[in-house]
This record gives sequence, C-alpha cells and structure tokens, in this order.
Amino acid sequence: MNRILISKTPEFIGKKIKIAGWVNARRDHGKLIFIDLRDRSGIIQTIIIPDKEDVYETAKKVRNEFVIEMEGFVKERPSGAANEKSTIGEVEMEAEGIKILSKVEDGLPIDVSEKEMKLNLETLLNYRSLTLRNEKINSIFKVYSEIINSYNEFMRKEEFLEIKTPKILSAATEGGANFFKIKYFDRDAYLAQSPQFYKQAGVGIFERVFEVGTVFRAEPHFTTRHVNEYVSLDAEMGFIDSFEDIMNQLEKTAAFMLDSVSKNCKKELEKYGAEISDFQTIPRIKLTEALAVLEKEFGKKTEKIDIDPEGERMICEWAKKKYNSDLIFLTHYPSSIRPFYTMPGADPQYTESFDLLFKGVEIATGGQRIHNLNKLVESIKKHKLNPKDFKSYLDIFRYGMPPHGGWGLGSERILQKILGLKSIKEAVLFPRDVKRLAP
Ligand code: AMO
Repeated sequence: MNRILISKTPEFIGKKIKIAGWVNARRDHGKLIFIDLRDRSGIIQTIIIPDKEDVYETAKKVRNEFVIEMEGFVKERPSGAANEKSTIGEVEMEAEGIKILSKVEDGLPIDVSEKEMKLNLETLLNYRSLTLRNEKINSIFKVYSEIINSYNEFMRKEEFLEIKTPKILSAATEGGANFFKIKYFDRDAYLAQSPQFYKQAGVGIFERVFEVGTVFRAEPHFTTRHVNEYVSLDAEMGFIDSFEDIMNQLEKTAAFMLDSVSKNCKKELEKYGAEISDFQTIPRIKLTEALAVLEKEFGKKTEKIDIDPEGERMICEWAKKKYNSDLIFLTHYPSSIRPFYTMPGADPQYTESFDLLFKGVEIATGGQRIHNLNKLVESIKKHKLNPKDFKSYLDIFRYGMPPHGGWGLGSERILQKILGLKSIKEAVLFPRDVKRLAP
C-alpha cells in the first residue's frame, strides 16, 4: 500500500490507507488510545481500540516523536470537532496496524506538540532539531521558502541571470572591521561579506545578474537584527540612468515578493497574526530630510548625518502614519559612511545610494556604483584603502563597464519583519552568533 499524505486523507473517507510520520501526541482515554500523527503536510488524529490486540499493544509502547507507520480506515470527525483551537483536521483514522520505524532514545527534553511553545531564545536554539518540528515554528521556514522562491521567480522574469560567486576572497568587500579573516593555505583570505565585487563583474558580462547566497559578517554584537552568517538577495544591473532605476526595480521586486507570501502563505501568516499590506510605490526621502523629521516629530537629535536603529524605527512609524506605508527608502547617504564603490552625487559629500526600511528595520542597501576606473582608484584612496589590494576588482573596470548599480537585501530580516519575530535568530534555521557555532 502506498503512503498517503495527511493533508490528502479527507479524500479517502471510508477507505483504507497507509500514513507515516511522527507522533505529535498520545492520549489515553479510558480504554481508547489516541495518537495524533504528524507528517510534512499536517496532523491527523488516529484511534486505537482494544479489540485489535496486537495494534493496541504496539500503540501502548508509542511515545511522542516516535516515527511510525499506520494503516486504517478514514472517518469523518463529528462536526465542530475540527475547531480553530485544534490543529487536527476534519477526518480521523481508526487504526488497523502500527509499525514503529524509529524510537526516541533518551526521552524528550521539550514537548513540541504545544500550539504555542513558550521557550526562551536559548532553549529554542539549543534544541533546534527538535523545536523546529513544532508546527508554528516550522511554518516560519515555509514563509522563508516562499521569500526565496518569489525573489528568484521575479528576478528571472525581469531577465536577471542567476549567478553564484566565490565566498573565499583575497580582499574584504565592504570595508569596516566586520570581516572574518581565514587561513588559506600559506596566505590570508577573507570570507565574503557580500557578493559585491563579483556581481559587478557579472554586469560587465551579462548586464543583469542576481544571487541568492550566504555571506559572513564578524558582527561582535548581540542584537535582534544581526547574525554572523546570513543569506543575501543581491542584484546588479547595467545601463541605468540613475540610482532611481535601482529603486524602481527593487520596489517592483519587493511588491512581488510580499504579494507572493501574502497569497501563498495564508495559513502560516495566520499563525503569527501577520498581515501584509500591498502597495504600488514606496515613499522616498533624503536621509537629511528624515533626520529633520526625527527632530521635529520625535525630538530626536543626531550629531552625525546617520540614522541609528531607534531612528529607523521612528521614521518607519512616521511613514506608516503619513503614507500608510510599511516601507520607506532613505536616500543620499554621506560618502563618508558608504563603501568606496558608491557613486558620489552632484554634491560629492553625498552618494547616489539608499537604504530600504521595512517595519522599523533596514532590510536593503543599494545604489549606483562608480564605473570609471580612475574615479574608483581615487575613491579607494579617499577611503584610506590601498588600490593594490583591489587589483582584480579594478580589472573589471579596465575593459568597458556600463553605468550600473544594484542592491543587497537581507532575506532573514524580511522574514523576521513579515512575521513579527522578536529576534532575527528565530528566522534562521541554525543561526550563528558570537557565542553560537552549534547546533
Ligand atoms: P549592507 O552591508 O548594508 O550592504 O547589507 C545589505 C543588507 O544585508 C542585511 N544584513 C544583515 N542581515 C543579518 N545579519 C547581519 N549581520 C547583516 N548585515 C547586513 C541587511 C542589509 O540591509 N553590498 C551592499 C549592498 C549593495 O549595495 O548592493 C551590502 O552588502 O538587510
């Protein structure tokens, strides 16, 4: 007999089927044993009656999270039984056979059958291979899969070519201090902080490229928005008129992604009480204007022309009130706080670059790049770096490079914000932070 997925069981009322999965819960009511069986598609309640002696004896041995196979007849459940509080559906199965495929070795440290697991972050992450089995928790990663898939789908539709770039590099990409230096045979190398150099090289070859790839940041802080390894959704495109073109492209991309999640993850969003509002355009304001708003509306003064996490939360609150938008672009960041590759504006103190903020947090950075070799060398020097360290990057600009730009979009931050998760670490299967290298 072929295995049937639990989500398909309502199509088999009155018929005998085989199902397999994990024991979500076992309950004994008088002489009856109930086993809630869980597979990748859902949970079904099964009933084992004492008349079937051998089945009954096996059922008595079964514990939570055992992996079992069951055969039996599908029956409709009494109406009203499948209420909102229950994770079990409209049918149940009366068991005719049980086979134990795998046991739990040392008892369970955590009960994953609860609808709402109230665990602190440490416990949630320490027992990851178990806690991820909880339906509400693993639905996070169904939304994540939709985020990745919709990004990929839309970028292809827009004629970007998918590429994969190296993650072991000879020079740190983004500058600053948050890179990992590694031993590479007899020399030093760096783990990629972003695919920046190689996606730009991609423009010189394919015009439009995108990448979904893991990057590394030696972020020494414990925050709710940083991890040390994350998946960046990158894009880079040639033949742009200005960085407005990049924002237009990202705007369309974000709209498509959020719409896909909203359409295809209804059940998952519901579990988190998450709502996605659709939009056509995203408001755009200069960083300096945003800082003026912060001072006027929130009494928040900043010394440098830069915005901190608190400021980002506030400006998003303001954008929600003023434009009814969960997203806002802040533009024209000062050259001094942007990487050397960023295109300066007409006033060279500022750059043709932006950040995209979503529900209080920066989710993307992007902009136009310098595509003239000499200007790039000048900019490297201005940023107190040595052009010699960037030889192969500079080669990209020796042989004809169109005006271009792109973005890096943090996939886990979008997920975190869509579902309203307190920490980004909940949005990563097996997160890495300063203290955490395992599981
Ligand atoms: P930036 O350094 O701003 O820009 O990173 C882009 C986006 O990546 C996400 N992000 C992170 N997510 C989780 N943990 C971290 N430690 C972390 N650091 C960054 C954020 C951020 O907006 N090369 C440029 C992009 C470009 O201009 O194309 C870059 O990497 O969502």
